Amino acid sequence: MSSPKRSRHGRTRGLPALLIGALTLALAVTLTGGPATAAQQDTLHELAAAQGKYFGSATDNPELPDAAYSAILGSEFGQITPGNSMKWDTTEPVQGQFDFAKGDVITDFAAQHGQTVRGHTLVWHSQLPGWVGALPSARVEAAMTRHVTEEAAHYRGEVTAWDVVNEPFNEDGTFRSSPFYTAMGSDYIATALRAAHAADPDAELYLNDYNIEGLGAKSDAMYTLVKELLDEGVPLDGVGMQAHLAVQYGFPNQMRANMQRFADLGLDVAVTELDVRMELPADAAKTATQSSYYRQVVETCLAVERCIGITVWDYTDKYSWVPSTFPGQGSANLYDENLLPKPAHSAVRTALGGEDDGGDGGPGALKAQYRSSDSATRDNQIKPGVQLVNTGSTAVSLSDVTVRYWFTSENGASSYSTWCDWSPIGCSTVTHRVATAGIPKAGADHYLEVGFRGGSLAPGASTGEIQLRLNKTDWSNFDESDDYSHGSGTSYADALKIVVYVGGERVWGIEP
Ligand code: G2I
Repeated sequence: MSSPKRSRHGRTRGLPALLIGALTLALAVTLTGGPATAAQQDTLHELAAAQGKYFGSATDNPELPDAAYSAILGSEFGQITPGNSMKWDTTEPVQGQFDFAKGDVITDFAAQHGQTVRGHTLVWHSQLPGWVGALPSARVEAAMTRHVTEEAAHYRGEVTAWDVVNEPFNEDGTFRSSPFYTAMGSDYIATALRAAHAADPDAELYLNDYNIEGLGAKSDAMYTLVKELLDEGVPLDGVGMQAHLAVQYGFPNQMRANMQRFADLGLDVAVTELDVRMELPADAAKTATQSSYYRQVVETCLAVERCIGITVWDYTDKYSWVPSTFPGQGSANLYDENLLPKPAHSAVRTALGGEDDGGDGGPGALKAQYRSSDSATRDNQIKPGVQLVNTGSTAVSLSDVTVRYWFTSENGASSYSTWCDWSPIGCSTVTHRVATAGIPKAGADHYLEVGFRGGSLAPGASTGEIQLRLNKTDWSNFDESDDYSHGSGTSYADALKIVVYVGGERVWGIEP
């Protein structure tokens, strides 16, 4: 039953996105001649899609108002999983009272960004409202069936795959105790799968667990279970391997052989919650091990045809579940707390066949700070104040550095005058021009690009403020309020919407 459905995951933004990517590159090179190359590489999902897989991330409702975060979530990933908002305590907190508002925010985000959604999760012993555990055993099956039916039906057509049952096993391969197991024995799993299939016959149905990535007692138990379910004709499409790995525990034992044995049963396999935590502080050795684990997971999925994709359990350390669950551990994700890619990100990129993105800190570590020198957002000039700070341990040659401030032109002339009004490093060393965005984005059809004729920024040093100004040559007004890089702060603060490149590689900030 799985094969015909595989195209639902295979039908990604892959090929068109690749073509668009190539077009973007061509336009950027011809129109701006700027350092666009590294900045416009294929996304992780595009790279995965070119290999017939998806690359996704977990997310959570409180994170979405973080614009810099959701910009990456919406562009870099082709699939999302709600970290909490489709769980039972959220969707049926009181028996019979269903609330899908938070989950709907996730499916809406996915629809707006051309992403698929893995539904997580229908039946789980955790994050279960108290009323379920308080039910007499004789009433648990009906409550479970109703919950599965209502939720799967609600998300029919919006969720491509469901973690129908999550974490059914103990580490030794015995069934985990839960109100469901107590009431129905292991039959609850088949019952839940049948109910989910009846409610949404097109969704791919998964059993999902952790510590089943390698060969071992727990994955043996999962293997035995799914084989029995398939023999009994129970609707089941795949096995989700969460892959919450840790540097200090080693890489899973024979992950490829383990994945392959599930695939050989005719099931899809997905890596559903990948992260690689470590004991803090991070150091070079742990970071290298982490990169290697991420790389090996990607290589394993690529090597197993029925491995249909990889989901990271959120992409940034900023929103990781790890530090609160494992005190003293962290740094588990692909991007750091400032949303900048880490070495593991480069490892994933290159494993997916992409070019290294310099996420190892490569060319130099700079950050941009910004203030608005201009309280008038609807007049005929834009006045950004920008300064660069070297956050690394080696000097950065400023002639390799460019900075972009994105804005919208509104109506009027398409030519601009740009000015450096003052800077302690001397305006004569600062270059500036306006360029047209290769592909216009919301709040960003043009950008002011700043460069330097020379000079060097020592570790810890700042350029000091660079007072910039631009106008259209017909002096028509702007509306800065919706400009991507515009902020209202009047003192200098770190600004992720001012993007900094060294030698054409993005080292700071989030592009529109
Ligand atoms: O624990 C990591 C994952 C293991 N596999 C199943 C996943 O569903 C699980 O996700 C995590 C979420 O990422 C956390 O965000 O599940 C945790 C709960 O088991 C989630 O943590 C909970 C906190 O414990 C609550 O205090 C908090 O109210 O998140 C809730 C919502 O923010």
